Amino acid sequence: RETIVAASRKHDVVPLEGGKYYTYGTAGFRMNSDLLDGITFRVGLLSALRSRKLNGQAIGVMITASHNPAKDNGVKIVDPMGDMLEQEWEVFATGLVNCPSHEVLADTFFKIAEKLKIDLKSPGKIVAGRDTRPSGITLMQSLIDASNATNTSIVDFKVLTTPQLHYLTRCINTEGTPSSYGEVSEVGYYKKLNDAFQRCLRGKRVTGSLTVDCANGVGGPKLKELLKHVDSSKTGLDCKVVNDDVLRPEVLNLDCGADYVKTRQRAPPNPKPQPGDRWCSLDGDADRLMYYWIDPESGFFMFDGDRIATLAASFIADLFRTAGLDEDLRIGVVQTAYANGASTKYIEKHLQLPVVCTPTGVKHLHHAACAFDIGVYFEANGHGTVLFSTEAMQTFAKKEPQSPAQKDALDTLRALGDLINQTVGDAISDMLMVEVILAHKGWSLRDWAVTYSDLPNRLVRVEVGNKDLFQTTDAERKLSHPVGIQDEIDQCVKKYTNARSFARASGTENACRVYAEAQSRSEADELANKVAAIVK
Ligand code: 16G
Ligand code: ZN
Repeated sequence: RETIVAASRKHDVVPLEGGKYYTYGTAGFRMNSDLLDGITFRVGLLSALRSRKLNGQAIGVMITASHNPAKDNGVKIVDPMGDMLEQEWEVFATGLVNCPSHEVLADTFFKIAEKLKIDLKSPGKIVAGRDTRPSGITLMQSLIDASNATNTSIVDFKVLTTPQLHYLTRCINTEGTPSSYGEVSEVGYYKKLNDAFQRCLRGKRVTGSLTVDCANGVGGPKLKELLKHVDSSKTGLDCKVVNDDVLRPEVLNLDCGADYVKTRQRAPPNPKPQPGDRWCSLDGDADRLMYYWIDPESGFFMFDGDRIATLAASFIADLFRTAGLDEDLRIGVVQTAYANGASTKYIEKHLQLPVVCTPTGVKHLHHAACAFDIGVYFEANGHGTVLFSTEAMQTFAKKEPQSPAQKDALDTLRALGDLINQTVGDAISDMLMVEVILAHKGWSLRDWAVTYSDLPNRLVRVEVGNKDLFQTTDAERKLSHPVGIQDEIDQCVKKYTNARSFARASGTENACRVYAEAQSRSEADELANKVAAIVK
């Protein structure tokens, strides 16, 4: 207890004004980095407990604020298999972080251990990484101090993308077992991706060049590392890396990156894509991906998470048919209410695959995707992945092919399962997946663009007094509270063609978000404004 109190004294938590408290949200704790020292220390304490609760398995801690401005940072816990912290533990995180003193903190630490029957003398382990933000260096020290104070071993992997930390966490915990996920090193990650990429291509070649905007974040140096392992003479992959300045912190996510492209619905101004070019953008910690191109006739066209999901689902469904697996295994797609209605219709009607809608936040989508043998999940913002169940992977390996075409399909499916990050959405891995699929289909971006037409849509941010009054049901598609508001929204939506609209409280800001889509641009805009007025 004395050790924890003494260590904690070096890492104060700044109390919030007006009785407010810090909460562990969808992105962990994320805020101005000046406030994070004590919070990160306490997240370290919780990770020490969680590791011991799970028999000494390593717990991951990632220090990042993703697409937020450079002055922010954040800290997030990763469970042993590389997925997000189990929801029941979020309250312990919130509890520890809001303890009013170092003494109460130590007491709470021991109380949690007692309540959960955690043997504090058993070994515990943390694996940690951080993005390129300068504040990450001192925050890593807060984490190390917490692990020392609790006799927990810590492996500091230094600068990593978020998905790399998820990968390494799973690798450490499966090392030497039959379900080993890969070599426990950054190089192991590159080797696994490159090997799977080549196997997926099966002699096909990527055509044309791809420019990757790295948001001036950690994705830049890491992508360049990966490219050293890729034999472009064999694969045809011709990547140009831009916005990869990680030496000037202030340019991180500034006028570039996946979040900029998605929310502004335009390409980064610098460098400027030329008509016909194939581009994609990563976000600040390389877990989101946006593709786009400048159509020589109609201009900027974006392939967001919905487009990537439909591309992946259609490719995998084709492989299933060729491999004769469509009767045995179930493919499903998971989306949120933000998915464009046209993409949902395309998946259900054209691809004939089931779609599940969940609340916003990766943990919800990931969980729902696990219910399928192959679960494709993407948020419209570009975060997503494709989960292959153990049973599916075993089936690909075991099934006796009846023809060379079947063998080919089964081998491609296995390789895809290795290429696509199974722990979390990974922009670099997703990008290679997109390149593989385009190469197999022999598609240009125009071919991909014409698969369906998005319904015009509008997203509005509405300042409200207290966002917590807004509670939703039906995967955030309806408001249950304040009572009566949903009826008003329904009446409004009825007046428009092919329209849909919903309002929800943001999980990351003190505001509500209103989404609307309709047959025409003007209808979508008008509907969004009317619903925003109802919410206000
Ligand atoms: C978080 C979520 C992201 C979601 C976003 C919505 C994770 C790792 N991140 O960043 O998936 O799209 O929140 O933000 O789950 P909002 O609640 O403010 O609309
Ligand atoms: Zn991110």
